[in-house]
Amino acid sequence: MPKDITYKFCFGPWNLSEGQDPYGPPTRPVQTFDWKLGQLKRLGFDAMMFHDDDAVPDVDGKSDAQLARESKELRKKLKDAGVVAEIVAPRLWFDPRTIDGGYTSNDPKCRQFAIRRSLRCIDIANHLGCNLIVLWLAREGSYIRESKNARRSMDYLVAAIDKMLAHDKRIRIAIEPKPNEPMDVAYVPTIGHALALASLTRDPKRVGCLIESAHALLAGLDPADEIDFACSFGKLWSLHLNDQNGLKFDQDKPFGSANLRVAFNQVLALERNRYGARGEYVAFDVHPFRTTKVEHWTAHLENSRRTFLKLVEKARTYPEAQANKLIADRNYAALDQLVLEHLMGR
Ligand code: XLS
Ligand code: MG
Repeated sequence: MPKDITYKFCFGPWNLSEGQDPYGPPTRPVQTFDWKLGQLKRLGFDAMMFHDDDAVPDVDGKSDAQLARESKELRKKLKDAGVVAEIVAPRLWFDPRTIDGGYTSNDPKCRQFAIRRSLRCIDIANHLGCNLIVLWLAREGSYIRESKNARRSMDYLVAAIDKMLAHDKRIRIAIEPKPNEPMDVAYVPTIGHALALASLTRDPKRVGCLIESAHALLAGLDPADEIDFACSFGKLWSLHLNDQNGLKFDQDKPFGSANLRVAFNQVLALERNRYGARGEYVAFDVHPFRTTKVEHWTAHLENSRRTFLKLVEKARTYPEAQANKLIADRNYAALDQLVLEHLMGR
């Protein structure tokens, strides 16, 4: 195992959420962006992730000049805090015009809105000095299978990505797949789908992916295999580590919380692919439990990083020679136990 990567960490303002769920209101008071940035700095994280409207609230109500001014102010604020913007993502799932999807809406005016909004997201990223755009295709799918044409939807997705690539020759796009929620079925559920879609665009070199552990688990996949698959193509440009207990709602649990061994295998995969060597960040897309008290508000982030770093140690001390002998002998029962005992320690 290489032992030289020093990982850099980040999270987004939404990862300090207030506890609301579909069944109840917030359980913690709303906090300002500055408070969230202060927490990120206090915890010693290196970067922040943004949605376009995390960076410039009410993007759609603002002129291009306002958008430029506000994002440059934010850039200065980040610089003063010694923090960089890792990604910017268009939030295409809140606006009434994205009720039926963004790029794949059945209404052409709504599709145009989604594209226009994405180009403005790229402008914000530029003002922030960031060249990585994340597309979580939240509502690109259907609730009722017959309500949308999946074949045509692929063309719409490619056309939208092509417009973004043409808008700015320096940006790169990382597609973040998820198989369901909020949709019944999503059009881009896995990394294989994301990379296949990338290959249809005008500049596939600039279209890669972002893996979220919970999204892979919801697709019934092992996130470590998704990491190895994406890295085989040189396409893993960002990462949302978290955890998920089975096929339920998107839980965004702390990394390793539900299945330590699955978490360990993700870290092993990151290490063998030298994730981070080209400047990539490890983001924790985790949420505080609804029950979390104000004074414990950042624990899920601190714990995720702590678990990650402990698993890096476990990956770097993994008895590989011993494991290889067992593999050569096809003694997978002993290999299984070796992994468990390594994780449990002495
Ligand atoms: C949802 C996603 C979303 C993206 C950014 O699970 O994590 O927040 O990361 O749009
Ligand atoms: Mg995510």
